[in-house]
Amino acid sequence: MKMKTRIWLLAGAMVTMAFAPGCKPKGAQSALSGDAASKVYVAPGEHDEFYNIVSGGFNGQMSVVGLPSGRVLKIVPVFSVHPENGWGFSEESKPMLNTAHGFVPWDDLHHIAISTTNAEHDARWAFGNGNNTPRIARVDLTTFKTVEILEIPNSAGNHSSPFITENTEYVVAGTRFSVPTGDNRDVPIETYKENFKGTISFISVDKDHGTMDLAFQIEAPPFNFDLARAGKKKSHGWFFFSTYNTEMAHTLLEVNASQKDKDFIMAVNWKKAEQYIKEGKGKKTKAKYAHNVWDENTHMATSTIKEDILTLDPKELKDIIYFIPCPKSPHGTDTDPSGEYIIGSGKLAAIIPVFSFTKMLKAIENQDFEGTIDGMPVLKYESVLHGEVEKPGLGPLHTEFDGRGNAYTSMFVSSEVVKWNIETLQVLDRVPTYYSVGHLMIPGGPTGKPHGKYMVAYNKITKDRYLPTGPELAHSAQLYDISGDKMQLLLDFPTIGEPHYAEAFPASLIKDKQVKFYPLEKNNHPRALKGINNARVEREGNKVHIYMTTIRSNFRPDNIEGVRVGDEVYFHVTNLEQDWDVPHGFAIKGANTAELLVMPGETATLKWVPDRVGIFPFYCTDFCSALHQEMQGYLRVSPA
Ligand code: CUK
Ligand code: CUA
Repeated sequence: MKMKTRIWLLAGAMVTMAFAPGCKPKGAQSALSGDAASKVYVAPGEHDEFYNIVSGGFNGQMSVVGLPSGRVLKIVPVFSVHPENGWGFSEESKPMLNTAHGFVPWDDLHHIAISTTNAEHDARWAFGNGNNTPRIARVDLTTFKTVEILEIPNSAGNHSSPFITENTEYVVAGTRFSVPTGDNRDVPIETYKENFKGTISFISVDKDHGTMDLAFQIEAPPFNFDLARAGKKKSHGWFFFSTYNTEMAHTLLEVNASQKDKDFIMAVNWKKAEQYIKEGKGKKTKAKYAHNVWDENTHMATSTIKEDILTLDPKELKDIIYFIPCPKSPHGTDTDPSGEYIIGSGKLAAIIPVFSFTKMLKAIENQDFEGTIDGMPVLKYESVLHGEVEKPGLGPLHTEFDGRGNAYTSMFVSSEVVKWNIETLQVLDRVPTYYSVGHLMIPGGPTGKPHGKYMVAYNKITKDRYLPTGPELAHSAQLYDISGDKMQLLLDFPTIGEPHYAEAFPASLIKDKQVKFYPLEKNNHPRALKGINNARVEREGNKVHIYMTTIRSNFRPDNIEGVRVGDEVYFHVTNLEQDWDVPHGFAIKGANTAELLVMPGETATLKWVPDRVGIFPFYCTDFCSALHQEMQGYLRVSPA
């Protein structure tokens, strides 16, 4: 209603105010103090205390940032091609970006989930979602490489993912857009309520290898699913999704999806769903999806198109899904470290509701329902409510926890982070963010064991925080010390792409497990070389295979003749180095195929189809030794 309009107008007003010249925000001074500087100072040669894995949003990558320094340690290419290391350019990596619709070399990565055991980070894998062409990726945290991408069928706008259960049994994905299920269909958009479905996917994760498998899907009503969190400890076995557009509008959502006073947190009893699957109650359905896996043995990816799905229908199996009314268009939903409290962040709500898992179970047992949706019970708000946080600020989005009984909620509209006590619901402290914070993150914050020392705000608007760089500014993160009663701003740092969510964990969990190079004797790439002796050129019809080696500081072979216009030329480059941090690059003049970066002991392939005669120099793109500049060669292309 009017409420909504007013809040957004207010949002506009506040944003304008915040940037008015001469209106320097208060609190900026605290960041200038020597005390703050010493808290983020990591001396040269020293390491950061935490790895922070940050989503890149529309750049489709993850970045790795050290905390507390804010230094960028690496960009991990995930869904988008990345010239720095040939991701999506090498023949080996291209299948990773395959989908049921072909090669899609970009996506919009919003959320990170770090693997857990017993609700604590084990940091074996980092999962990330692709929103655009629904996908879930898994990054191995010993190589910081994307090793698996699973496409999600019956989904569009895979926003509500990837969220994991406490032992990483499942990665969960909810669709943002409801869509016709199956391999899409040509139906009138007006038939939304009949033909469109909201689908929740449960993807099992292999305990030892991490390999994902689409275990089952639940056909939910055509709401929009925004975010989710698994229950943990006492609520292990349940999942909680925030929903909006429970009005089921398909046009002008800005107005039509904000009619109702309350939307829902959708509680899903996944243990029950799992049991129904075991009992054979899943319907067999079909829709195509790609499953792409990187093989560390061959250093190659394979892509398989699958189509078999097991679907549960909660209209028939009525004890899987329960709806908890939640004001108003909830964005984040978060569960506290004990698993007892579920927090819904209605972005248009004036309070923050905190629900009790114990009360929810009781309400289900007593059938304390106010109605049903397609036969699925709607619980009474009051019977599940632990309490409401009053006057928290405007536009609550996301909540994290410090493990000391406090919650921290980001306030997008009023541009602040608010600290409050989960039991008493009292607001304890608030700090401004610059500006319009989206997600926030505490290391271990979504787990059963937060490390409540730092909090990072990932802000949507940057404006005057850094030296200006034309119309496009880097997004902005801010690091706060939360170890005391009052939060203290320590550091501003720019991010890579748009950070939505991030997770951080102690560096000690993985820093001694890092792979430094790949042993050559274990390189099972079919075109690998084990030494310089077999470096050669082989023709098979119109295909020319160049078996090439790199070692400081030469390519073998380095003079290549016999290639003709229109040939398919494959450079299979094996890096013979067996030492840490000695990759070699490969690029050839004018080729439309970008470059390779080959890790020590690895083989990578660049394909090029020359379209003209001439001499084409190639060279190493990564400064690798004093004679790096000498690392070069020529390829001659003759007429067809
Ligand atoms: S979303 Cu970005 S601020 Cu995509 Cu998790 Cu909430
Ligand atoms: Cu190899 Cu530069």
